[in-house]
Amino acid sequence: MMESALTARDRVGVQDFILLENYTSEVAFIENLRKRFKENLIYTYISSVLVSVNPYKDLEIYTKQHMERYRGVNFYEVSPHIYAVSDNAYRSMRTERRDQCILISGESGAGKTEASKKVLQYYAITCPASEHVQTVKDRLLQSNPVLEAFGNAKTLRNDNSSRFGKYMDIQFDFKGAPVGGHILNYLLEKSRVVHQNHGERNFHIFYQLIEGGEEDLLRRLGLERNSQQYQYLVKGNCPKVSSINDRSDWKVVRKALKVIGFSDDDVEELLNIIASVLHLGNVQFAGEDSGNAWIPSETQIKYMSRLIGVDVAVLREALTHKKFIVKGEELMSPLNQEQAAAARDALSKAVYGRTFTWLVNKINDSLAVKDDSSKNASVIGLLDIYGFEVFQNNSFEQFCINYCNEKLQQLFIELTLKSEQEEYESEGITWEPVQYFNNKIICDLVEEKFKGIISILDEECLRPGDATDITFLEKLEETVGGHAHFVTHKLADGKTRKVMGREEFRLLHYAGEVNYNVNGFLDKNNDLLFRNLKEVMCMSENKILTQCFNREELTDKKRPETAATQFKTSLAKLMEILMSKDPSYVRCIKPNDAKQAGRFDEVLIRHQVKYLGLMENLRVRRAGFAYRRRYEIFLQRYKSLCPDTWPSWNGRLVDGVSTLVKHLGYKPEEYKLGRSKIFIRFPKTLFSTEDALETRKNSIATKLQSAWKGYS
Ligand code: AOV
Ligand code: MG
Repeated sequence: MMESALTARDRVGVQDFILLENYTSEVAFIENLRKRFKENLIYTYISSVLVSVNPYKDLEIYTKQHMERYRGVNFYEVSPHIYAVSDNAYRSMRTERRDQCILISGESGAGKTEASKKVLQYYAITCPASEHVQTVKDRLLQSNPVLEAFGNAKTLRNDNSSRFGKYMDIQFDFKGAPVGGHILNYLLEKSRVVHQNHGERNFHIFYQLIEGGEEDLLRRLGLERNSQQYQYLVKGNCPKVSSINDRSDWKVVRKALKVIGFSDDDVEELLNIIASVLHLGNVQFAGEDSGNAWIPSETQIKYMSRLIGVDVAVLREALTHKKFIVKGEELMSPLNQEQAAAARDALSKAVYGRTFTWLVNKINDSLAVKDDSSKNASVIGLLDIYGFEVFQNNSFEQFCINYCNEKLQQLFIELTLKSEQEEYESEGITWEPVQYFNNKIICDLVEEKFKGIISILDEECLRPGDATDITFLEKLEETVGGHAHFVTHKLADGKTRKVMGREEFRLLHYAGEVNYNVNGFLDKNNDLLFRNLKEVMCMSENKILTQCFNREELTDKKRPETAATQFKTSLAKLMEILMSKDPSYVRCIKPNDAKQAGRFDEVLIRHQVKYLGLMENLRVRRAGFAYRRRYEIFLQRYKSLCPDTWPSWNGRLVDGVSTLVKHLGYKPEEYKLGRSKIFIRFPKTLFSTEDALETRKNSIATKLQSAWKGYS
């Protein structure tokens, strides 16, 4: 028996929250998510915003057939899907000739990276292609495994956590074929190279190389097939992850590098660097009586010297001394054990970080548009950043990552409200504002000139003398101590808040409270590498390193910008890029903290629904009218329900729609006709129209069936 439209809705919920009867109720909202999640319907709209709940299992909804189903089809005619968003952006780009961007947000592990890959796959498979375009498509797709190998790692939140931010432009020619791409990367979490928290890993590439590397390759690199031999890989005590197969991933990455156009030489040089970092991590320092550091076993630096082509003696000296220039004269001052270890780690971070940037540039070269005639065609931008994250211990990296998420939330607020307002205005409909939490106050707290946290941090970094992480914290207390979103252990009456450490400050982020430990903030923000270590790297014969370290940097007297300020500037640029494009939103939700399929943790989900502002988003859309559709689309969908508009309407569109809705019995207070769209106030009006359409389709199907039976 055919299920009636109404019972189907009861079972699987509504596919657009706009259609929820009780749209102000958070309970109803979550119930709808739950119903759909249970049925493996992970996608639901809030109008054009796609809400996605991570299923933590492979669903059969990403096949080529599925892609075909969404191609060129209107958003509302098929069930919600990331492909619908992709297709919609693509068609808007084609028909309106406007650049688009797809902004994917949500906390760590919510499914952003997976979503961005689905979008890319959709374009690679469905867009037109020529022979040259096929290469571009392959390269676009293959850039993912490479960047993930070098830029993703297992964290406690996500087994494949993005440790860098990524914005990718996909460039299309006038025929709508992808002809190139460009990636901007944001602040890689370099500290992971030298340290991982318990239960976490270093970047995937290290384990892939050790597990998957061929025997002779490992021999040449001087590596053992046991990751736990390497100091940089033992800190998290987590060599293996059940969801990851390092050995097969290694093969995927090797193949991907080839597709992107890496020569055998490039790959060799790249792996020499990766192996050198592992050797460097194993360099131990001993202290003389005087406290000066020295290297008791030189096996590692010998390997390193061979792999990246620098002299052992030079390397030895550079790792144990610091160079000063006094009155034009060079002086070497010995480091103690602790300082030498810090210098070693700083070198590893710099080498890895710069190699990562080199990798992105190399991929960009390979994706660059070759044909000049396509240069000015349209673009779809795809943003996949690291999601909001809270750990037991949060440091400078979490501070930057969470600040980045604040900025993205700010953009969402501005753009969704702004575009809504503009739509009501342009259609001549009165607008009723909705109250919402604006997180601008938190963005300002972090980034404001002179009195924001970053400014204060920079000030401490630049201040000569006795600046430490603790003096930074004290400055913060002095400057932003009274801020509503900033807390430390100090209470206003001079007493202390016991639940907070003395080295911590807490930010009340839009997505939750996070305690940051200031330990290491100054060093990480300064991100300095001793001059002589830079010099050594400039001497390297490794072709990648010679591009990563250049001599000009050594003579440059200007102090480089701090890490946080660079990040702030690049984020501001990113916001400008995004503002210049038409946005589509994907809001990802993480269903549970156990990374398990089928578990719908209500408390966790409610929290995300709240901070993502989904209820406000819905309310804004419903403030005036629940549903709006362009005349031609509305007419096309429902014209069969009225004899005057079926099979086609020849007059003005607005008159056709007017005739149709009058025939359907819409009351004047239920709808409004704008300049190009019909606005419908209540969902139930639309429900009855949808039901009528369903009944008509069913009755046609039944008639056809009985006719067929009679015939056979
Ligand atoms: P994230 O990008 O949002 O976190 P991911 O996209 O890496 O999260 O998703 C985390 C994991 O969830 C993936 O490795 C998959 O196992 C699973 N997953 C996500 N989306 C889907 C899907 N549509 N279908 C099946 N499994 C999925 V972070 O990068 O940590 O912020 O920084
Ligand atoms: Mg990710």
